Amino acid sequence: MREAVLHSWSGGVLEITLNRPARLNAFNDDMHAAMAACLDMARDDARCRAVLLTGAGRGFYAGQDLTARDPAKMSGPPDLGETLTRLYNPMIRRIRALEKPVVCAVNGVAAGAGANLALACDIVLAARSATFIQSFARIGLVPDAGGSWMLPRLIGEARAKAIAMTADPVSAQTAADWGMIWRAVEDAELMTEAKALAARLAAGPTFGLGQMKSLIQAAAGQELDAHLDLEAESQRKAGFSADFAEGVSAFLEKREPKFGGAR
Ligand code: T3D
Repeated sequence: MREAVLHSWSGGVLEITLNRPARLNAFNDDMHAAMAACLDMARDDARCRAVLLTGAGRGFYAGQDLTARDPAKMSGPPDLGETLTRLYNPMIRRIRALEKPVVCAVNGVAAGAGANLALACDIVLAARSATFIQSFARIGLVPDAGGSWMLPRLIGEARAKAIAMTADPVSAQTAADWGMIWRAVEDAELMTEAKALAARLAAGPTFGLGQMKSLIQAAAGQELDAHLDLEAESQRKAGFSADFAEGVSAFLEKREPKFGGAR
């Protein structure tokens, strides 16, 4: 049987590819298990200094596999709160808690939880032909996988409500113009650019980048006063890292730094 989530290494980059192209990489339970294993590998394997996530085929990820929610084949309505709690929420939490950069290369349509998985990543590049669809309204659901939290913060309440309630597709360029993603790039250049970005991040000061990610994420829930204390604490830890010493030495010696990534 074809593996539904592939992983491979390119230097310090763990590349994860959603691989159910005939269903636009819609997730079933097996994919959740495989994705969780990949994300745990990213956390635990010291080789990993950045993650690159993408999809196989013409889609990025079309959300939950709806064939598993066919009312004609079920004895009653499913408890979607249970599946979110057991499967989707842990996936989003794993990505947000990973103290390493996660680059997402959105190669095609990203719908439902697929759109919101992309938005949970740290830097999102999308092929110009890709679209983001909050498709939940089409099937009577609400944005999940963190979407109702992330969207108003990224693009404001007005746009968030409009794209959630209409389920209209948002083009990659509009997503970039609105600040929903980092950049839209030519289709043919997507993977080259995404791989170069992930490799660059993997050669960076991994501990500091992880602290940066945590700080920026924490900012949404904090007052400035408390956040200043958190920044000072993170900077204390970063200042103790070998990468800080290397960065300053490299600057003073007028050479490129060679970051090891360790704490
Ligand atoms: O546990 C829970 O259920 C709660 C969690 C929910 C999270 C969610 O993500 S809910 C939202 C689920 N996703 C959707 O509602 C999106 C459904 N898909 C679409 O609306 C469209 O496929 C797209 C807009 C994404 C793409 O349209 P298009 O025209 O480019 O492609 P297509 O022809 O619709 O799809 C191609 C094939 O993929 C097709 O199969 P076929 O006819 O060639 O055999 C289609 O059925 C299949 N496919 C696409 N999305 C899904 C899917 N099969 C199962 N589940 C899907 N989500």
